[in-house]
Amino acid sequence: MAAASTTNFPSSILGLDRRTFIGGLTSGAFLARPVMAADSVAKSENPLPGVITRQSNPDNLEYPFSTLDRFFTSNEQFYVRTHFEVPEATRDGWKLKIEGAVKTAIEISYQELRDMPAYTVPALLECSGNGRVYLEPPQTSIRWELGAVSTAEWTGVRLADILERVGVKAEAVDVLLEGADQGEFKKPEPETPGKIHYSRSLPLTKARQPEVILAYKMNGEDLPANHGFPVRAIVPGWYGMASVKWLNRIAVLNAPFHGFFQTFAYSIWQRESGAPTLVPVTAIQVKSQIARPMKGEVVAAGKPYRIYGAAWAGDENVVKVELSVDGGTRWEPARLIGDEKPFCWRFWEYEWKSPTKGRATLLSRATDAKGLAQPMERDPYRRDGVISHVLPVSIEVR
Ligand SMILES: Nc1nc2c(c(=O)[nH]1)N[C@H]1C(S)=C(S)[C@@H](COP(=O)(O)O)O[C@H]1N2
Ligand SMILES: [Mo]
Repeated sequence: MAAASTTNFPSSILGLDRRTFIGGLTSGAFLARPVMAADSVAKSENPLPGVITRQSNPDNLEYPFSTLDRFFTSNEQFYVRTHFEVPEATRDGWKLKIEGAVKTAIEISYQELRDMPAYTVPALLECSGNGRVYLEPPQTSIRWELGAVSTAEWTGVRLADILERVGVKAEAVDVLLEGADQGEFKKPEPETPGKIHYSRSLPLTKARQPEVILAYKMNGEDLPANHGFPVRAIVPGWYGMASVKWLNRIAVLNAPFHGFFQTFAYSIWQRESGAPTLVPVTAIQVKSQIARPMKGEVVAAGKPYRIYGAAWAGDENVVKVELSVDGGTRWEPARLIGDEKPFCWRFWEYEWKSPTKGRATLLSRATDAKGLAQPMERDPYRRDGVISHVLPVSIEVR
C-alpha cells in the first residue's frame, strides 16, 4: 500500500534522486522489451506520435493511449484539460497570495518559491471524465476515450511547507486553490454571475500530505503554458480536477468550500442515511486500460500476441491485473512489469498464446491493495465522471 506519510516513502520518491527509481524500473526482463523501456524518453528515436484534439480554444487534448510506451509521458503528449482561456503569465509578474484563516497572510514571488526546499514527485493525473465516450446516454462534457490520463515527474515545494509558513488557525478545515483563469457559464449550466475563477479545495489533512506540491517543473522542464505555467498544484492520488493550474491564490477556510467545480461539476452522488447527496470527487479509483490491441485492431490468428496496458489506483498500489479474451467468461493473470511507484501507473502485459479466428472482446480488471477490484458495471451515481468500470475492447482475429 502506498502510505501517504513521509516515513513510508522510499527517499527516491519524494527526494530528488531521479536515478534511483528509474533504475528500479529498468531491471530484469523489462529491459528486453523496448516498447516498455521506462527511460526511453531521452533515448527514443521515435518521433512523438502527437495528441488527439477533443476541443480547441481552449485546448483539450488527449494522449493517444494506444501509443503507450514511456513510463513518464512527454510534456508534448501529456493530456490537457482546460476549461477557460489560458491566462498569460510571466515569472516576474507572478505572485501567490495566501490568506484566510492564517496567522499571517503573505504574498510569495516566483523567486521566493524557487528558494524554498524542492521535492520531486512522480505522479499520474487522470481526468475524472477519462473514458466518458463509453457512457450512455452520450454526455455533454468532453468525450474522452482512454487518453485523459498521463504520468509525469513534478518538481516544486510542499503545500505543507507553505501552510507552515503562514500558520494555519485552529478552526481551519479546507484549503482553497484558485487559478488565474476565469470564465462564465450560461444555460443549461447554472449561470454564473459573470466570470468565475477555476478553483477547488482540499481538506486540510490532504493539503498537508508530503506528496502534495506546488509544482513549477514537469519532467525537468518549466511547466508548459497548457499545464499551468508558472506554478500549479499537484495532488497525487486524486483525480486531476484537484491539481489546480495557473495557481495564484490560496485561501485557508474554516468551512468546507462549495464552488462550481467542487459541488456541481466534479461531484458525484453519495447516499447518506438513504438520501442522495452531491459530494466532491476526490480519490482516483482502481482502474486498468488496454493499450494494445486497440479497438478495431486486426490480430493474426494462431500467432502469440502481447496484450499490454497500464493500471493505477490513486494512492493505493495495484496488486493484480487479470485478462479475459472471451468477453469475461475466463480470466487469467497478467504480469505486472517493473516496480510499484506510489501515485503512478503500473504497466502490465499478457501473452495471448493462440488467438482463434473471429471477433473477440478483451477485458482487463485491476485489483488494489485494499482488495477492491474494478466494477464490471457502471455506477450511475457517478454522473459523468469517475469512470473506472471494466471497458471492453472489441477486435478481430483473422
Ligand atoms: N486553473 C485550472 N486548473 C485546472 C483545470 C482548469 O481548467 N483550470 N482543469 C483541471 C482538470 S479537470 C484536470 S483533469 C487537470 C488536467 O491537468 P493537465 O491539463 O495538466 O493534464 O487540471 C485541473 N486543473
Ligand atoms: Mo478533469
